[in-house]
Amino acid sequence: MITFHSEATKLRRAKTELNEGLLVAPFECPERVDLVLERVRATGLGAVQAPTRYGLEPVLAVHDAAYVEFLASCWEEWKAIGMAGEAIPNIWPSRSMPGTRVPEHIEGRLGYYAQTGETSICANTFEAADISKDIALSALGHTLKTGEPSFGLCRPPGHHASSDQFGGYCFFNNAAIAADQALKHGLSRVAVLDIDFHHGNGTQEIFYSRDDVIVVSLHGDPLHCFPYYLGHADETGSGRGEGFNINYPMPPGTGYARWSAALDEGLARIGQSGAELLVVSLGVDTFEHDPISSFTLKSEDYPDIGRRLAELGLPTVFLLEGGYAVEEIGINVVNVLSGFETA
Ligand code: OKP
Ligand code: ZN
Repeated sequence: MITFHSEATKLRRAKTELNEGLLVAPFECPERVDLVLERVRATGLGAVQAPTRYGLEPVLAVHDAAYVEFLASCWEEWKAIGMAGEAIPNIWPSRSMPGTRVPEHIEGRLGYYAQTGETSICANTFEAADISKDIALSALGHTLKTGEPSFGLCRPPGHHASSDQFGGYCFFNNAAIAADQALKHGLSRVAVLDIDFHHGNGTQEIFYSRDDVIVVSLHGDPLHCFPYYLGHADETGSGRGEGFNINYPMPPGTGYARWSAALDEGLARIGQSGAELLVVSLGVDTFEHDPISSFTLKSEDYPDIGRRLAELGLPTVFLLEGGYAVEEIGINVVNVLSGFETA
């Protein structure tokens, strides 16, 4: 399987993440990319290729233009007024104070465009997000052209990014951008399967009222797990999108037996949907030793995931999302990909 990769994803090197009341070194770090790439090479998975540049048009097809402008200028604006550290939001529009206008001060704009407070914006955040989506689109382009599967070694991840908000380490929604472009290339229905531990709230929001993208997500129950406010089983889509959003929330401690039963159900729904392409939001933070998640999948389970996905028989694009047990991230990611290939 071909891998799309760029060293430029590592241009984002945030120093801080707000975690447990402290500013710590971010879990979503550049080393993740090195470890996955190392394993791709060590296992001989296939060629590694640099992405093509696609510009911002595919981004603007799913994200709000003012949001994209905010991401492009946030760090410069933040520095220009002499802020001491990285850009971390500390106030948001909320139930008692819904935002009706976009503030002008960068502190107010930062909160307006933020879902969460753990994700700092620093130098080259925009540039890394931009190349990450190019990696996703290059993987899509390869699969559309050849019918062969492809792997986009995306970083930063994308599935929490909604049409006009960043959060959960995500800025541009790589999977949503790829799925949307696949439709613009003539497909009539695409499936996004999100197997990251965390609910893909951004992907859900972007496609919630659409029937041309079916979104299936397996994740930690939002009653107990990040992102907390979206991802319940009764969120099934709206309007013509009714029935095209399918959530499988599962409790902390869920292991492979229960998880893979949900996967089979989700795959059956995708099979029945008439989708012509599968985009996989591939997070491996379902791993038993992941530092910020609470499922108990083992490294040996990941090839079986790949095998089950291959049984769908669809052209498939894998895009990296989360996975933070950095020692094992490469093994677990490539286990899924090689399981898919040997099926
Ligand atoms: C991004 B992706 C750690 C809390 C972390 C943010 C999680 C973002 C996950 N104490 N909260 O879905 O892997
Ligand atoms: Zn995750």
